[in-house]
Amino acid sequence: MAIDQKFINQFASVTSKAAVASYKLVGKKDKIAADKAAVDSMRNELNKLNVDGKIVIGEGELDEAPMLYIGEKVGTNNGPEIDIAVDPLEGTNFAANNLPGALSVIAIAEKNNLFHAPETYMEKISTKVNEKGVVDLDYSTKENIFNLCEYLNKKPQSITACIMDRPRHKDIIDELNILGVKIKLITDGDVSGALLVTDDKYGVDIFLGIGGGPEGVLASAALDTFECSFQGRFLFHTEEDKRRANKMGITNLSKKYELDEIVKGDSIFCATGITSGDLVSGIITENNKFITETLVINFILTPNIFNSFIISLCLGLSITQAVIFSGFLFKYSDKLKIFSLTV
Ligand code: VTB
Repeated sequence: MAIDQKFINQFASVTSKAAVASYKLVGKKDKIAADKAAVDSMRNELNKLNVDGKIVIGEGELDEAPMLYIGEKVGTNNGPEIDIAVDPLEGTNFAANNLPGALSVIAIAEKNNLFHAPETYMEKISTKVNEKGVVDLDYSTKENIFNLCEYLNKKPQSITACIMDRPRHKDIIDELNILGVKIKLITDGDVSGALLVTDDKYGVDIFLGIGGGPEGVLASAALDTFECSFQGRFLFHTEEDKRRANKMGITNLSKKYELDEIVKGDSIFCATGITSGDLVSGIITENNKFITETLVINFILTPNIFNSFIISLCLGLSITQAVIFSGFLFKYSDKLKIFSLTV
């Protein structure tokens, strides 16, 4: 089964409305209020949709989040079963302080196709290179940069690495400096950070470091569409973290996840800009209306992969060639759209 394309507009509208709700609190120095406005709106709008939805990445677990908590059911219950990952306000500091980069984000996939992640940190790495073994969470920073340089035929001085400005990244940043790599330091917002490898126009070759696990899953839902790589490894520091992970069915706590283990099948990713950032423009007001811009990334599995395989064989291709050919179609996706909505 595939996700009906009509949901693209509906989910873009959900993030647009959440973005507008939060926009009204931009620059008011109150990140909790800005977040709450986005959460309230998003929950309200999700509950109007004809889906049988389950929040798998949300505002926390039931005991800490009254709304959009992990496991919460949303929608009218009259429609397809889907998994939903939300970050109603990604970049609460950005919104509170009227800084660039605040987004309202959602990702959906069919039931059991999106990773159910606890609220912990995640070690992440994403690059514009989709070749196994070039970069890896298990390699040192130096190895990753050297491999990437060799693959891209560039010198470290021509490579740009994006990383969050955090004391925990001191060693990585020091190493990048020694190697002469250009660094794009971001203060928050590592969903967008990870996505900057998707297009040369952003000028980022590699994103790395430790950020939120939920943000890692959201970024994966978008990265899945591109010829990029992503790996993530959850970090469970406390006994409570470990207990929660076990409760969610994660037994191997140090497992390194590849993209296809985090998101499977069709997916829709929507990110509406609240304040302008690298990925999308922020909200504009005109005659008491709000004009929003939403980046929509839609991964569609071609429904007839089996047919393509058979046709390839009939055309005289070898089994290996047929697998490669149908695999190519399988990866086909309707990548990127920018939606403009008036709310
Ligand atoms: C990130 C980032 C968020 O939190 O995941 C980060 O995407 C992780 O937590 O925008 P720390 O701030 O503790 O490093 C944010 O920066 C804020 O929610």
